[in-house]
Amino acid sequence: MRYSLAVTVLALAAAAACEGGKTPAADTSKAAPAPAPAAAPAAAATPSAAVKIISPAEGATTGTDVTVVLSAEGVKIAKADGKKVEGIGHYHLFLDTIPTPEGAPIPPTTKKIVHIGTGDSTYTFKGLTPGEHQIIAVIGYGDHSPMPAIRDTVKFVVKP
Ligand SMILES: [Cu+2]
Repeated sequence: MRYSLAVTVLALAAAAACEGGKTPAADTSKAAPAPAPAAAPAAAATPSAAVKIISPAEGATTGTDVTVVLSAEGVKIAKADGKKVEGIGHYHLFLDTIPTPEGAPIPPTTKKIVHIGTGDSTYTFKGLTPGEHQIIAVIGYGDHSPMPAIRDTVKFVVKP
């Protein structure tokens, strides 16, 4: 058996003049992904409790001291005792601030976040700046975690 191997070597130096390696893909800024989709629909469970802001009224004009009066349904308003007991809670007010979402603890009281931990249903903001303000009322358990209860929002205008 004879094998004739015809080996053809085409040694062609294909002069691929790749000098310097200039790659135009010098991407310095990573493209940020698009913003997150809109908020998820409301929780499946229907809240059994609700808070209402009785005063100030929506669109009211007030002085620089504003007393907020609240009422609640489907929940017993009590002094904050650090415990999470279904059906028992206290009021929280968020002044010109987005409220804490359910599942996260409400931060300690500041000028803009108020725990009415005494079990009262009124609170007075003092020395508000003139202009438009917004208060959102949220019921939280005794451990200051938000209750899955209906919240209430009111907008009002402080006159100097
Ligand atoms: Cu609280």
